[in-house]
Amino acid sequence: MASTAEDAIVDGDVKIVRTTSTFDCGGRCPIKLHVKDNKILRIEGDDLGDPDRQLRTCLRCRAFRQYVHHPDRLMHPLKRVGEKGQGKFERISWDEALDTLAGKLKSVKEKYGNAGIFLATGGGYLAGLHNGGLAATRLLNQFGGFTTHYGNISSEGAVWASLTQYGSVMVGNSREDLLNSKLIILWGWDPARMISGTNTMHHLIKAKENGARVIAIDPRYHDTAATVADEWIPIYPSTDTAMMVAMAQVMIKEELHDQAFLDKYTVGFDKFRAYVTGEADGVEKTPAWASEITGVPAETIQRLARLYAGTEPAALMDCQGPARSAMGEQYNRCASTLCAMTGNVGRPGGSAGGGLMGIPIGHMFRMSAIPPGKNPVELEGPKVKGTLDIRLRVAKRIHINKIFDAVLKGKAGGYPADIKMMWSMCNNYINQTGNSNKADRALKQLDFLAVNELFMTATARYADIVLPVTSAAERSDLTRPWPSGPYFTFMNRAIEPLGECKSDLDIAGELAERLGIENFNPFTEDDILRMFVEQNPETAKLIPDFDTFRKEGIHRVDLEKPIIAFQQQIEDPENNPFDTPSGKIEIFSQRVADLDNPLCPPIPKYMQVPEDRNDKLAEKFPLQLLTPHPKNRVHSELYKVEWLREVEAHRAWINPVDAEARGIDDGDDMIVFNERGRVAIPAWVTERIKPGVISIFEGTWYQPDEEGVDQGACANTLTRDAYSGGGAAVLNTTLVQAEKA
Ligand SMILES: Nc1nc2c(c(=O)[nH]1)N[C@H]1C(S)=C(S)[C@@H](COP(=O)(O)OP(=O)(O)OC[C@H]3O[C@@H](n4cnc5c(=O)[nH]c(N)nc54)[C@H](O)[C@@H]3O)O[C@H]1N2
Ligand SMILES: Nc1nc2c(c(=O)[nH]1)N[C@H]1C(S)=C(S)[C@@H](COP(=O)(O)OP(=O)(O)OC[C@H]3O[C@@H](n4cnc5c(=O)[nH]c(N)nc54)[C@H](O)[C@@H]3O)O[C@H]1N2
Ligand SMILES: [Mo]
Repeated sequence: MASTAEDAIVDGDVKIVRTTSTFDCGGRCPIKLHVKDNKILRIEGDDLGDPDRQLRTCLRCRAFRQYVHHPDRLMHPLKRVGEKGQGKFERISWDEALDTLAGKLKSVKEKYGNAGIFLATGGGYLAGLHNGGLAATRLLNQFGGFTTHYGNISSEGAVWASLTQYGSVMVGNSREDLLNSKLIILWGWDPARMISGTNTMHHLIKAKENGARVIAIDPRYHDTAATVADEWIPIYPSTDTAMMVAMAQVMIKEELHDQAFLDKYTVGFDKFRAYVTGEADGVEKTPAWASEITGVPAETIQRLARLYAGTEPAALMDCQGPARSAMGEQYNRCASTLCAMTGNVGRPGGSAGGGLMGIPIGHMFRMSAIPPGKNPVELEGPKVKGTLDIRLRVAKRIHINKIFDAVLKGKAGGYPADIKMMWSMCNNYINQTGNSNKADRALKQLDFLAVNELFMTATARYADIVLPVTSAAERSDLTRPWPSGPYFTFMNRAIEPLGECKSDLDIAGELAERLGIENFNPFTEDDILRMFVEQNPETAKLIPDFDTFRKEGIHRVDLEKPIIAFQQQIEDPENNPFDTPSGKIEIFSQRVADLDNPLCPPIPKYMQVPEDRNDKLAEKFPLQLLTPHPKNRVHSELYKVEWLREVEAHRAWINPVDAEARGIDDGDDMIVFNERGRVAIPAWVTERIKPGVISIFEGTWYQPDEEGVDQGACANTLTRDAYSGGGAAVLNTTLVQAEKA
């Protein structure tokens, strides 16, 4: 039954607090916390308003109490007393911790200059105010600057592709628009697990009930496929672009594509066509050609091309998993090209591709009250905003998947700085970037590391100083799902900070005093939150009443009809050009051609890449490793929560064909390895994965034993710290071998 927010206090001394979590899973589940004596007793889900618009709380938010009150939460500042990585620490006072960090910042600045200070931020907490990265950025900017990372480890390929093709990253339709689709292709997309905005699955199931045909193209028969798909097409990893190109070939040959749409809204289709037909290079990209590469039968490719071109409207939903690979951006660019060839861009029930799925509505709350400011270390040198040239972008910064390589090699290795100290927050990068064993060597070599954290993570174990941070229950904030709402959530503080925990904002404030920075933050939490909503014109327009928003913990934006990315550009192109140099969808990009980088072709193309299945290295390491996101964690966060561990044991998916060839039975302990590392993990022998492919969910904590075998079975012990021409981290293009332990 629907109720209202009036029931603010019930049962005498039990307080009901409405909030959300801010985990980096893209969803935002509204939760109702029952609180007594500074303890969360239990949790309920959304119960406000129309039940059909309520947002169903996921398993991770259901475990919010176990996370906040976990016995392993860090409660006091710590200093390291053992070896780096060993995990031996001693309790110290806040004064000692902050004096040590402030002293180190000053001495590095004095001896080596500000560029020697490295700030590592991350997506661990995604809200407007207590976003640790923002407060520390403001602090270090005022302190004279710092070196940092460029690009995101997550979706850089998709970002690059969307900027190239559309000049915008807001390429998604609001999810209820799936109900307008007749055909939905889940191309490397598994929202039952990775969410893509709370209630995406709800709409997908409704679309299915509505009669939409659903096809999943993925090396794994994933949970979404098992729930809604009519057909599963298994494909070899990092080969999707070849299949898409062959679908284009079928459409061109059989004249199934929408030439009028291409003429009106795009540039460069002729060049793409010349590549597809072989006019440009003598190789016709037929389904038979693609079948060799992808492992998908030619008939299937042909049938899907005809079905997609012949079903109106149809939504091709590409995402980021296949894009987190050695030619990742080509997959997203090619998906967008197919969307244009079928006239589905900007059209209800269609899709624009591009992999990001953010809908063009409003903004993340900006930290306007205490802005981060400019980084003096970056003021000189190339202006990088908006450029597609990854080489320019990394000129002043370090690519996120190269942080630890830069620690090891510094300027001598071509990086912009010699890193003398690192301050890290909202991330667990030894675990979450490529090649954890290299990161281990780097962090052992690094002179000083301070980490703001809630838990003693794999990364925090290397810290000299660990600063304990409050959880989302211990402070107020504002957030929204990854731009896929459309709704905003207010996070009401439920409990006082546990132990001696402080927020990242307060930590930065107290450091500011020690660094002689005045007036770092003159505002209270309440002032700032109100300013965010009322003074940001975009949110002020969308959220009419701050107090109701705060009380209900959620504001749902009423839409008369679904939001469709680029609808205006398609319906009224004269007045709404695309934000690209040509004003059109760029299937051929002159900006990319000007880069003259062989890894960045100006039209989307399939190319063979290192560590794909045709690499010579496959003789030694014949299995392609996938590292999808776990349903029972958000990356490495929530790893400690027992309830969630019970949901799914950490096992590697391996096909019976590959298991049998290696004498491996279901449940057997295995070693999965390559030249970078070895992990110990049991096998899940299942036909839900294509032969030749093995899958280990990312995010378990890196834990090398004395022989260097990672007993935590962190996926990144096996992956590479490299990036593609467009900046994608190549975490899903990895070759390995497996054997019985
Ligand atoms: N529960 C949970 N949800 C999350 C997260 C989490 O950690 N846990 N993380 C969040 C974050 S930060 C992000 S960026 C998103 C990530 O969302 P995605 O990037 O979409 O998620 P992945 O699990 O990496 O990959 C999605 C699917 O792509 C498939 N795949 C991988 N490589 C290939 C390929 O080469 N070809 C094809 N066709 N398929 C391939 C995988 O098998 C998987 O089923 O998820 C978010 N949601
Ligand atoms: N092999 C492989 N690796 C991957 C991926 C993959 O698909 N495959 N996916 C990549 C993707 S998409 C992403 S986004 C990255 C994520 O990489 P990370 O951002 O490093 O991942 P998390 O594990 O979410 O780490 C967040 C940390 O922030 C901490 N934290 C939470 N709240 C706060 C706070 O308020 N303050 C502070 N100081 N800390 C806080 C949490 O305790 C947690 O340890 O991983 C990437 N790594
Ligand atoms: Mo991500």
